[in-house]
Amino acid sequence: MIEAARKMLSQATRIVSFSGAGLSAESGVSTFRDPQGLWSKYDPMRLASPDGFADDPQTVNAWYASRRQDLWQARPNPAHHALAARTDIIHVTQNVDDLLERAGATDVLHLHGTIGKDRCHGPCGHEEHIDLAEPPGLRDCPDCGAPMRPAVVWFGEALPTDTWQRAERACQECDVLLVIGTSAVVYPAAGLIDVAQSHGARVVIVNIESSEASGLAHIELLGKAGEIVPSLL
Ligand code: BV8
Repeated sequence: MIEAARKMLSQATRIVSFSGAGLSAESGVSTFRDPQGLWSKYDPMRLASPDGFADDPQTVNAWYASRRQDLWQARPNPAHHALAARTDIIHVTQNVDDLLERAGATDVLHLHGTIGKDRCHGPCGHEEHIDLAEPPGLRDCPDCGAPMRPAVVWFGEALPTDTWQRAERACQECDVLLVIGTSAVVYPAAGLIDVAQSHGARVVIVNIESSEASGLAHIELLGKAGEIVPSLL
């Protein structure tokens, strides 16, 4: 199976990688759905939402502060490095971490934003890079006074239009979609797998278990991203 997938990738001219939290799991970054993952201690459906932030901004800020400090300690794993080395591949990720960039990737399409920045919760668009080692507390936007919040896409919020359109077009045009470490339950991001497949792409999935996308896979490789992805690329 790995040989067949490697052959498929070597013959492809347009490859898109589509990754989720499982890509960063071996770097020590919590995933969303496994038992000890982010969902266990907190309910991210609640906290990763405008309502959750309005109801309890302190807890939301504390949750992101702890995730930011975990990310500060994390290092890219072999899967990040293998993907980053392939400058011919378009990298689309649901992840808000910067581990692909730390492995040298450029122009990563972050569908759900990035945890390394804060932005104004209001309409003014003010953004600030934050120090992952010493994440900021609650504070207001210096430009308009609305609260500052992580520059991620919360549940119920729209994805960044330009990023979404670039990712959608890449999935419509690719020969192979390499899906890595996602449960494929969050939309509209997970819908990109069907977009690729319905436009004729071959879908290769790397995951430690089956997922909502398994039915769309031409090849599904069960195992750790950090072990399989380098052998594929
Ligand atoms: C929106 C950022 C509308 C925040 C996140 C249909 C269409 C459109 C929307 C919806 C829809 N149905 C429902 C919705 C609403 C909602 C949604 O999808 N809900 C789900 C839960 C049912 N979607 C939204 O709200 C989206 N917005 O639709 O807006 C709109 C339009 C216009 C105007 C206004 C509004 C926004 C969704 C984005 C939410 N933000 N993150 C933050 O991080 O704090 S989502 C969050 O979960 C992550 O970013 C990630 O993207 C997502 C999914 O998680 P995964 O990455 O898949 O991680 P998970 O833990 O689930 O899985 C890990 C996988 O890895 C597992 O399969 C595991 O087996 C595997 N694994 C583990 N270890 C390894 C491994 N694999 C390999 N190797 C390993 N070592």
